[in-house]
Amino acid sequence: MTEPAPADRTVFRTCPLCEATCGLQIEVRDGAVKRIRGDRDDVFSSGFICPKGSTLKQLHEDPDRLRKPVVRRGVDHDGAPVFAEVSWDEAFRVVEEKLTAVRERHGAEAVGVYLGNPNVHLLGAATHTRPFLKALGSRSRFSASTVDQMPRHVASGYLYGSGVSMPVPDMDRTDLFVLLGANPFASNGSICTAPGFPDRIDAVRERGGRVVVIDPRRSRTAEAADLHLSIRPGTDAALLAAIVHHLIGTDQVSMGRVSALVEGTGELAAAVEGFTPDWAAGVTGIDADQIRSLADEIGAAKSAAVYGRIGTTTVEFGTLTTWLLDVVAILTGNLDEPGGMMFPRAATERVRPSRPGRTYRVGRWASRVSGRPEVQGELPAADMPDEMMEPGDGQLKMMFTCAGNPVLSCPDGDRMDEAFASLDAMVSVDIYLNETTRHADVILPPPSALEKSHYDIAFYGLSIRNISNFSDAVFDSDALTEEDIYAKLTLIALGMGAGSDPEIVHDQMLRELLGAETAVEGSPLAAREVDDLLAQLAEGSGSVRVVDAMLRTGPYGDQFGADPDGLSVAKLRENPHGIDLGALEPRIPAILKTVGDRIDLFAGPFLEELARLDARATEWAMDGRLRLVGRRHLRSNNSWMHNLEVLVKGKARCTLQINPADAAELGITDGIDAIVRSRVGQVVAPVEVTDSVMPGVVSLPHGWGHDMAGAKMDVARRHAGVNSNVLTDPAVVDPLSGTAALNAIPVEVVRA
Ligand SMILES: Nc1nc2c(c(=O)[nH]1)N[C@H]1C(S)=C(S)[C@@H](COP(=O)(O)OP(=O)(O)OC[C@H]3O[C@@H](n4cnc5c(=O)[nH]c(N)nc54)[C@H](O)[C@@H]3O)O[C@H]1N2
Ligand SMILES: Nc1nc2c(c(=O)[nH]1)N[C@H]1C(S)=C(S)[C@@H](COP(=O)(O)OP(=O)(O)OC[C@H]3O[C@@H](n4cnc5c(=O)[nH]c(N)nc54)[C@H](O)[C@@H]3O)O[C@H]1N2
Ligand code: SF4
Ligand SMILES: [Mo]
Repeated sequence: MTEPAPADRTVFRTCPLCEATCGLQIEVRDGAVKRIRGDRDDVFSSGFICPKGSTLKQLHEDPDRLRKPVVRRGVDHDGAPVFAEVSWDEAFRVVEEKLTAVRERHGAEAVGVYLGNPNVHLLGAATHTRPFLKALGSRSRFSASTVDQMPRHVASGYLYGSGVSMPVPDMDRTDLFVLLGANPFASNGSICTAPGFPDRIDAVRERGGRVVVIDPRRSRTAEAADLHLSIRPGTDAALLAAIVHHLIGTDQVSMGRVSALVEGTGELAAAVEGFTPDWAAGVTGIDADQIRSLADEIGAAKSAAVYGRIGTTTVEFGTLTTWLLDVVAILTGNLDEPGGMMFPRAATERVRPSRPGRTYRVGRWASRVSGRPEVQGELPAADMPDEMMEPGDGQLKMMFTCAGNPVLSCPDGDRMDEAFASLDAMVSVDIYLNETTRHADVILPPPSALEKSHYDIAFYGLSIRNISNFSDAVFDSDALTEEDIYAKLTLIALGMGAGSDPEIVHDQMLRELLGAETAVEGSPLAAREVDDLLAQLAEGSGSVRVVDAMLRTGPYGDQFGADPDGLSVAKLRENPHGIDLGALEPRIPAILKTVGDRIDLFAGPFLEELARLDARATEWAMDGRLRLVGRRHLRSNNSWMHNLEVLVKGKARCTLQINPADAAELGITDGIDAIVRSRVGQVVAPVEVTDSVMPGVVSLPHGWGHDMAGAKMDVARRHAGVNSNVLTDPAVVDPLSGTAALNAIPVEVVRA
């Protein structure tokens, strides 16, 4: 046996694949990755890694991953699109030609954008999609937010005055951790950055705390909890309203420090009058005594973190549910307190004197066809097919999809697919030729994760400790990085020509950012010269310099020398395992951006939503239909990591789970194929009979359906599965946030 060859170098970097921000230790030999392990010295993840983390190697090496831009050159004899590799220059020239033609004929509003999930994980996109969107000047912006967390933004907007002030569970210090519609044992957590989430849940129990999981499925998280309550899909708002009812009715309201700022508690008592635990029992399927005892437990706990995720946001009452979660925290003195729900303070946060409080607004414009309101500058992803296919003024004729695969991830998959096929022009910024990008005229592929620098601008703002960690690229690449691609697209959209230098955009962004800082009276940078600050920035790509500027002017920054111990990219480069900035600290009232720094419980239309809930809930309880929910698997990542053999091998995972009682009634047995039908579509999937789903509920994971003509993902094609979103009804959205109801979809199931 030969000794394994030693590594040439070992580097440390943060995994960009999910929200957990795990530290990786990467051994490199002969210009290739030899091995990837968890970084035991990482200040946050302490060595934790999931099976996806090490696949950055396989992703980097995947022969199907695009290395060069491709341009569509017609279709083959089977009707599948044919693409040819071209130079970056030529690719951008084609983009310019297409964009110019569509804008000249149909105007700027005929061009739309979908920003997919990885944009929040990719540094170049996090910094540089903004100037691109601005340059496009179209209100037809869509993103993964409206198939995900938009209710969280809207609830925060109304309560705290800013859609991005989102409280996270302070789980390392809590006495009671209640999780609704979240399965961090598979997802590793969301809107709650906590590497090693499963270990942290175990730790709550080890130190004598309690963990409760509310989910229609007995998920792995539910198995690890002290208590699992099965709930009928889509009904968490009813459960939470009853908890609020019980807390108020039994005098268990104790708001603590924030009480002087809260308005609307009198109205609240009246509003939840009818939402008794007995009523909620009929809606949710959870016993009334059980609801009362859960409410008592939350009321009595020294600290409690009541946290909701996908199962609470991607439902018809997503915003109401999210608001009720915060109401529970407020009433029990758990908002902004250790062990409760707290607001992180990211190192890239802007600390300029904040603007005066404002009333949170949505609906500044609306979807052309559905009339649904704009929220956080976006329209509902569920509206994309109509916007592309319904003729008339403002019809979308061209789309940019940026790190997104809406054909698989957004509602009404079949029509979504048709809609993208119907466009006059389409450009994708993506690393694969997949179900969505096969419709593009041009695909612009940034390099692999290991070939770009990384900093989690988004997730350190949602993290259970304040952390800062920067990673340089592991390998060099000839490909344009995300920031250069978006800078080029910005210049094209501004009419400055496909040949323009992306540095123009980077320079402009940095000047704006630093200019704003130097303009603040009393700031340590007041009266400094922008050119002087620019010259001091860290070396690196456009995004690295933007991050350096943000860090240095941020709440822990070195203020360009004024605070020599403060943060900068240089300092983080000296600390490759990250810097721990400490546990979360109370931030109210400073964080409030509302008028008069108040927390008005009824700043949004929540009274109306409660009334709507009352009306709808009875319908649900009565109709007796099966409800479809999703689920995630540790070895998947939405729609795009199924081309890595190491992750997809083994038992097929895209199965329809059904409870034995329902299976018996429908004459369905384990392993056969079943037809699942909703109002908008149908799929055929293999059945898995299991009591891990409650009676009345079936479950299908999303992100599968990789058998479409023209996609070039050979491994994924062999493990195709079916697209669960063919079943998702675009007509059902949470009206306050435009978020699609991906869960609780009424379906019929029959033998195939
Ligand atoms: N039924 C159902 N549907 C769901 C969900 C559900 O729970 N149930 N979940 C929803 C949620 S929470 C989300 S966030 C969405 C996600 O859905 P999308 O926003 O569509 O994102 P992904 O499916 O993750 O697809 C990511 C895309 O980015 C590309 N990509 C990967 N890495 C890179 C990179 O480095 N650069 C670039 N430019 N591209 C890259 C991939 O090839 C892929 O095309 O799906 C939603 N859809
Ligand atoms: N391995 C892996 N990790 C991921 C992803 C992935 O695809 N794979 N995706 C990433 C993304 S983009 C996100 S947003 C996060 C999501 O992170 P999580 O929210 O933790 O996602 P899920 O694992 O889908 O857990 C949602 C749970 O809600 C339950 N549920 C469904 N409907 C209801 C309901 O009406 N009420 C209640 N109480 N529960 C319900 C489902 O059974 C499921 O167990 O995960 C991220 N991490
Ligand atoms: S949990 Fe998330 S961040 Fe950690 S290794 Fe897995 S995919 Fe990467
Ligand atoms: Mo997501």
